[in-house]
Amino acid sequence: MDSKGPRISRRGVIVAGAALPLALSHAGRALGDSQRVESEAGPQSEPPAQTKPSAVLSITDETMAPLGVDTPVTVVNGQLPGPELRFREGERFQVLVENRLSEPTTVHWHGMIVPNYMDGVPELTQYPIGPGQSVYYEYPLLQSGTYWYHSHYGLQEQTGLSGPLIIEARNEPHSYDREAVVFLSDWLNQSPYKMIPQFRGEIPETAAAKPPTSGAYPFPGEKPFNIDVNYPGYLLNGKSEKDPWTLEARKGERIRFRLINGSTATFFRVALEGHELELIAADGQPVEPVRGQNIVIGTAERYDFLVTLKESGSFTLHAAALGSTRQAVGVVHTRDVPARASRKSPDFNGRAIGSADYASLRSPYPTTLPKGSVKTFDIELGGVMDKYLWSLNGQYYPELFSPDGKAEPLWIEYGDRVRVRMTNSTMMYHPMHLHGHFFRLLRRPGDWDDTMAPMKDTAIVGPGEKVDFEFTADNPGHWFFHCHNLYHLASGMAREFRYRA
Ligand SMILES: [Cu+2]
Repeated sequence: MDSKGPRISRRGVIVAGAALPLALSHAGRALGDSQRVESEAGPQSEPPAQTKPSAVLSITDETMAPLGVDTPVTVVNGQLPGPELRFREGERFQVLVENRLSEPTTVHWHGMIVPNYMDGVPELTQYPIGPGQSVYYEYPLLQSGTYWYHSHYGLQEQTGLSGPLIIEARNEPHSYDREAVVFLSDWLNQSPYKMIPQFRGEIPETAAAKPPTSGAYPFPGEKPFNIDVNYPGYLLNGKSEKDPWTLEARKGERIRFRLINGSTATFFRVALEGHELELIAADGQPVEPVRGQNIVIGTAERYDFLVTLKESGSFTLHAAALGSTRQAVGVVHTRDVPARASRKSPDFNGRAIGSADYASLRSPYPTTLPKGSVKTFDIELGGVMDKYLWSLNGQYYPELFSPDGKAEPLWIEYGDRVRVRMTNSTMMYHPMHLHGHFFRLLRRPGDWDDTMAPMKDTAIVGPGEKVDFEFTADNPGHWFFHCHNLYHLASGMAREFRYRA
């Protein structure tokens, strides 16, 4: 048997308990040279290689109080957010997910180019992981950058089932002294399953269902930003404004921030007091550096940026929630100055970049797709507000709060050049995410000749806007395409790209 080179294990198996995957031998494991020579020369002289996961994510029901109010949570390894998973490009992702909840779960690896059956979408790519069961997720890591993982089952993402996933590049083009992952979340002190019934007028409204009437942070350009859920608070690396996350660094150091919007329904505007930010990657993929004073990041997006600490001091990292009057904060300080968070509303002077200015995102290499037969999909992002139903081309995907929905697959074929033209006819921003592929996000609608269009996996479409993207159909399977606002998704805003066999 030729054991050279990586093989993809076919074990998407669901097994009860944790012991079994550890005991299974791993037929696909590459042997060292000397072992291989021996095994070719004669009978096997050593036990078969064992495999063990490089991380175990154990998911439990607990009670936690990140905003000071006891709330039921679904957390990974008892942590909020879940533990950081960190790999190097070229390694294998080998992670065991243990479900110790009383309900099913699955985990999706957001932005990862995975074999379809590792994608973690219940009913679409795998059976839900039942209580007391575990699933071993394994695939080769063919990319680098800043990603995250989250539950794709029910509303578990809102109750804590998410965390950072970092793949270090084999050839890192930037130099920096320190790295900091900043994971942003929105937090409810009540069951998220009671929000949509409130929006639909089926049960009495709580404060979280009433958006502020004044003083909300707008989208840059003073554009109003509509929200459904008015969260009582926001978290930065799991910490509230009252007990903020802090980072100690040295004066003059260059810090790489890996900013992850791990919220379920929130856009943030992020600034580090007194510092310019240099954006270097969007959704894990490199972009030509662009400088600004603050960054807008939509739900599920990631931006990496560099900052050079100019002087000794304590500097507040603000993450203001658009459409809300509230923010999450963190603090970066030098050793000689105690950490002190400013809870004042930031004024956000200067240039807004990131999702406030997609036109400034430029890939460092041409992203033009190989030739292929062009398949174009015109997709209207729609909704019926009083019924709180959200649609793609008038169809509702069958989800928790749209159980009678029916949505046709979007059929594509291997090798197609797939063009998607989205038109938003609603009053809300929709962060549209495609699984299993990167797409070229056009900086001007209709400009298919834009050779330097950035590669992304999530594209924000503002009220009344048109946004186009295209991708090569090179990863066969059933791939979810949906709004990453969890409440929009849960009420139908999804479709499936399905490869024709
Ligand atoms: Cu949406």
